[in-house]
Amino acid sequence: MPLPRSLSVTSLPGMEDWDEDFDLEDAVLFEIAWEVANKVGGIYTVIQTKARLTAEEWGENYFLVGPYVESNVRTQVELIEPTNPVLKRTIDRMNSSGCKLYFGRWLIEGSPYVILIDVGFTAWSLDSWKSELWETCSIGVPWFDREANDAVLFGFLTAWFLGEYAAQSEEPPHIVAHFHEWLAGVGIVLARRRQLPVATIFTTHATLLGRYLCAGNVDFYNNLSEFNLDKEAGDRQIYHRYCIERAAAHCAHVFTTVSKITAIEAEHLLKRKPDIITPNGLNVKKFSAVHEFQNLHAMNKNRIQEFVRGHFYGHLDFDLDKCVFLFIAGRYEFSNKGADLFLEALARLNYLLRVNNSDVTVVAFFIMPARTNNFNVETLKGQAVRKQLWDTAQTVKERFGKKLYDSLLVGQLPDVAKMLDKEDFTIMKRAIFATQRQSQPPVCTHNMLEDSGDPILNCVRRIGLFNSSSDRVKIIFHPEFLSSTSPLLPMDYEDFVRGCHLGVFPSYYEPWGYTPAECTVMGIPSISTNLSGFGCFMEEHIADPSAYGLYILDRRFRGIDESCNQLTSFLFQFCKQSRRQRIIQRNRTERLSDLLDWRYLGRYYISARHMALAKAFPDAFMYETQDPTSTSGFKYPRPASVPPSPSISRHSSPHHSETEDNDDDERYDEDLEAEKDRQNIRQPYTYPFKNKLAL
Ligand code: G6P
Ligand code: 1S3
Repeated sequence: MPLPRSLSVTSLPGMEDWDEDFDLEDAVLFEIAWEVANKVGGIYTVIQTKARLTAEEWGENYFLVGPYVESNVRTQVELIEPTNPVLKRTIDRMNSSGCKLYFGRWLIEGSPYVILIDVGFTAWSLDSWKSELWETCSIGVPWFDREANDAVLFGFLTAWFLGEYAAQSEEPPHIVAHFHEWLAGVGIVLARRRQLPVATIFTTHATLLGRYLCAGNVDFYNNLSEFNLDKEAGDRQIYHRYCIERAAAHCAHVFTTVSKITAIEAEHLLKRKPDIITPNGLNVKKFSAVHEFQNLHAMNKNRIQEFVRGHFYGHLDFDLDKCVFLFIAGRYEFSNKGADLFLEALARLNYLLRVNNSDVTVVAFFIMPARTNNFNVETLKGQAVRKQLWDTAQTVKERFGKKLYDSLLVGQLPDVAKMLDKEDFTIMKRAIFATQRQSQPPVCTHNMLEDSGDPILNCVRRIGLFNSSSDRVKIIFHPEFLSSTSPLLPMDYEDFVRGCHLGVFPSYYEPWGYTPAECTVMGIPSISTNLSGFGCFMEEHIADPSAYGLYILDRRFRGIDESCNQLTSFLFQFCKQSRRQRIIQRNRTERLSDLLDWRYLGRYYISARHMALAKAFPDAFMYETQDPTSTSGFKYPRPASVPPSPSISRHSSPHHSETEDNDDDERYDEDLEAEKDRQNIRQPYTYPFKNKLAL
């Protein structure tokens, strides 16, 4: 019997602690997902951000497999001829048998190879493949579910591809096929059914039933073991999808999910406990100037302030410098993403700020795409009025400058009283008249197609937050993802996040939750919950998350009203912070970014692959582990300096006073403390399991 081999991961940056020596030479990794080069949701982010690290590890033997979508290919993929002879034979054979597979490089960091399958081209096989799925696996897919039909085509084609690749290889290959989410799940079921020589991994990023049940009026987490799963799936007309998902979870050699909370959910709803938890990471960019992210915050905040100036023209009776920008963003699942709770808390915050005579104004942005019919006139007009005011100021400034210059040229100091003449005043008065408006600044920036049934707008109507002057909390609902080419708010999402003060994500259903993670790596504090994978992960790894600007809301053990009060209190405390405290807090938040870097979190994926190889090819690979479902083993200490929350903090530098709040030069006084924190934090990351493919 040949000796089991080991794989080398020690050459990867950040992997220095790994002493294993694995040989991946003849192994090949296919990562299969509907969101490869095809942005639908969070899985795209997982694959796209992880690609560089995985490509570094697997080199020429790493291939992503996804659907061919022409518009995506045109903008994201460079089509080339495959260099790997086995792969070339595989693609050629399939293409000569009535399929259409493309090969190329995905133009993202790491430039991974992609194999893109045109499922529409093989649609003629749909009926026979559905029959086969029914006869061999008892999974019946109805004709009307287009997504499920695509899943069947994609599944049969990927299984065909894997089988063909194995058949074309001269030596028995060691193939790892990592499938993401139920849409790719049919491929696993077929790979096992056909006994292909492939080590399979299935990662679920959410369960179908979990998402549906949570969106309804169900006390999900207290009844996880009680649901009649078949009935619940049938009632929601997703029984066939559910069957694909559950079959994929059971057929995979290794089953993983993105967080502990989703692992519990999967155990109950899919009836298999995940073998490994694979938390989602990010490709963390480090700036050479340590405080660059603070400068970026200030720069992008200015751009948001410009938008606010336009949006609230004629009602700018609040101090923009004392304005706090909050936001929620993501897929428009009103209650799953916690937009309901956020609105309710904003209403309570409005009350608190008013009764406490606070001079802070909160502008809360809702960035959630809904069906619209473009921007509304009032919103566009706001930006036009702002632009006109700006142009007027420039014109008057130029005229003023010319008079000043003329006066200096003749050696005289200008007569200030004559610097502005009648015409200047006329121009300015006309501009001011244009800022008069009868209506309140709009809540929504677009014309909604389903205005009367829209959950955010209906909630705003109920709580009465209509952007009136007396409101200390203003609401702006932007029902479209942001883009730098927008005529209204021309900013990319990343820049927008950087310019805000706090991301608010009080989700009820959130297997991971990239939004607060993205905030963290940009040094922007956020609120998440102990029902989100991210929130639980951070709670587990950080001794005092709120000191680092990560507020974790308890939605698990409290009733909705109590959670809402807790959220209100987080928001109110945040509004009470001085500028200096916010700056300190942002520094701390940013320090956590290492924890979310794929360089660290990628190890769980590595571990899943090793485990799958060992299960599929036990003669060649061996895997030893303690508890692979654990992501614990490391805890960030409480910051060396005091927490920034005004309710509990002392001033963190002895000579600080509130009057210094605007003195930015003071802001890095705590650099020494920060360095102390940093030293604490940069302890080696220890891993809970020993991933050993032993000799
Ligand atoms: C960053 C910038 C400072 C700016 C501050 C505003 O730290 O470097 O120049 O004053 O942001 O912070 P704030 O929380 O008030 O937006
Ligand atoms: C899912 O996308 P979602 O927003 O529908 O997958 C994401 C990536 O794993 C995850 O971050 C998110 O919580 C899930 O819900």
